[in-house]
Amino acid sequence: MRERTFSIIKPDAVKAKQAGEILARIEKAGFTVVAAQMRRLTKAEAEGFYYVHRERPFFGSLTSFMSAGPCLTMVLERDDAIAHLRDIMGATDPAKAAPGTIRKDFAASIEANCIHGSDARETAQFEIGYFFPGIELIG
Ligand code: FUP
Repeated sequence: MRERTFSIIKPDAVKAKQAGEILARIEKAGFTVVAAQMRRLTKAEAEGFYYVHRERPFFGSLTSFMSAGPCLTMVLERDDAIAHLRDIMGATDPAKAAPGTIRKDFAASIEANCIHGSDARETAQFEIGYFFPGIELIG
């Protein structure tokens, strides 16, 4: 089923000038970029985005990392987009990610793990609306 997901090429990958290579992998995997914007998140925006993790010990560090530099926020579309993006991203910890996945090839650590992808339909809906209100007008 045709579906949309939300993705961020994170500040570590943008800083390392790997955003283009990562986006090329995404496009080669059959995704269409429905919307994209480079932006630097405020700490408060990062905290709102990762709200579900607010009680976790890594929350402060994660939200500082996510607001430390520009990132590329995107809405992506494909059949089975949510699960498929998670497949090509690889495991959260790059040390545990499968060969050939984006995190295996580009990420440095479990925090600086180069890419985000929504993990479920409800999450995708929340995340798309969080960064791209009015997206229903596009495409
Ligand atoms: P994922 O869905 O793969 O991005 O992973 P999670 O939703 O579990 O975690 C969200 C983000 O929190 C990860 F991308 C990186 C960060 N994180 C840490 O920094 N330390 C951890 O131990 C777990 C996650």
